[in-house]
Amino acid sequence: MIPIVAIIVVALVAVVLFVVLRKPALPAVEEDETPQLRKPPAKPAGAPAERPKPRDDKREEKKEKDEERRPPPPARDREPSERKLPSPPRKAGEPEEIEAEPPESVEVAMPPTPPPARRKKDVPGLRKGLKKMRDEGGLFGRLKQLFVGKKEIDPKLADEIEEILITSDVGAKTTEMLLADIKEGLAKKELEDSDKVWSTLRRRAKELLDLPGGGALRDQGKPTVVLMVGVNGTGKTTTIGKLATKLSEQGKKVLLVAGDTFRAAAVQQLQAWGKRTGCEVFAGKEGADPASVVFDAIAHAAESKHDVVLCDTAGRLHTKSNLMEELKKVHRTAQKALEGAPHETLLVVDGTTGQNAVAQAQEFGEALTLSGIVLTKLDGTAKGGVVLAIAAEHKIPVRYVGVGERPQDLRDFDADEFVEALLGQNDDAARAA
Ligand SMILES: Nc1nc2c(ncn2[C@@H]2O[C@H](COP(=O)(O)OP(=O)(O)OP(=O)(O)O)[C@@H](O)[C@H]2O)c(=O)[nH]1
Ligand SMILES: [Mg+2]
Repeated sequence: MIPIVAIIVVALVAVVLFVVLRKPALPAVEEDETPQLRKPPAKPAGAPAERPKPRDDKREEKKEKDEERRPPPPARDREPSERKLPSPPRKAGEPEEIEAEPPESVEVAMPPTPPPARRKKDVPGLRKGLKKMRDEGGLFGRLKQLFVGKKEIDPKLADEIEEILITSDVGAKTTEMLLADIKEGLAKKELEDSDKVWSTLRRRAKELLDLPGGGALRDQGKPTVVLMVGVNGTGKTTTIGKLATKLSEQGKKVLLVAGDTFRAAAVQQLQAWGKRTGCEVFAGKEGADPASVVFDAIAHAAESKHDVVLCDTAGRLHTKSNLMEELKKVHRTAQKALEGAPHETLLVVDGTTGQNAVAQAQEFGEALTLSGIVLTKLDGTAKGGVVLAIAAEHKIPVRYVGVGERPQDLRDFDADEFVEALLGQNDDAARAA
């Protein structure tokens, strides 16, 4: 009996031992670990889902990180205006700019700024303003009579042209410049017909008038400050009014500054233009220092984001102080108010005053740096040769011409258009040009 019980006990112990010893090798443990090895590492809560990247993407990612660590290109390379231009040749050692460029799609969204639209010429319109010069007794009318009905060229032709030019305020020096080619051509018998003489005269006139920096005002920062100077009665205040009309029509915010503080009427005249054009007028107290008025006006314009500041000045002072000294002070003060100001100093001269206007260009040009001339009242003169004289002798570009008192009677100066209007044969030819 006892051996049977012992055998059973031993057998049970053997079974228990077998079960206990086999437990660590159970596949359940392996099954539990193996899938975990294939799973991605646990993400923090809320992290965005990420697609596993192919090997090339990972290389790209590393490249991007390297680029992020790279120092930014120098400031000048980051100027938006320069970014639109074709890249200059890269110097040795400079970072490759293409990596700092915005993606292609951004470039497409920022097309380069188109060049400013060219003004349409209006020769017949200007011709109306220059009517007195084109009439029989005017500069053009008299020149034309030299050629009408004459097939052969008169040997005295050059002398006759010379006389007309000199008596039309062109001046001796400028007349000489205009006629040198004609005299030479006639002497060499190269100008065998009147058409050739006429076209030589027009070509030379265009060459003398076509100076760099001529024509309408250009945007030179915000605000662009313009100082209008000239002797009394030439048309400074009226020109400011006309210019304000023109600039407002172009959508510019214009401030008119009453820098002529010596006459109450001068301020009122500017205020009337302010009303007419819808432009704000900045005026100091009567008798205030014009320089301080201009200083405050520029500060106000900068603050209130005006595009253009047109400063009127006196043409004659009631006090004993010197006009030129006063204007120099206004000029210096404008510079103190805003770097680069005044961006333009325009001398306004009356076209009917002939050689006096040339003398004014000389005098003002010695005192101030003039950036251009406005020639007014060309509608009221049969001569008008002073346009040529100022451009040729003083090399000051003409910016505008005044051909009447109405707001629209200020024309941007264009040498081609002007010569065509003054010396062109007829309106049909002008329209076809
Ligand atoms: N016909 C004509 N008259 C003009 C032209 N420009 C100005 N005037 C007139 O010339 C006169 C004098 O013009 P203003 O603008 O007052 O001259 P100003 O230079 O400001 O004169 P001061 O303030 O006294 O220095 C006015 O009667 C204007 O209407 C023009 O182009 N043609
Ligand atoms: Mg005035």
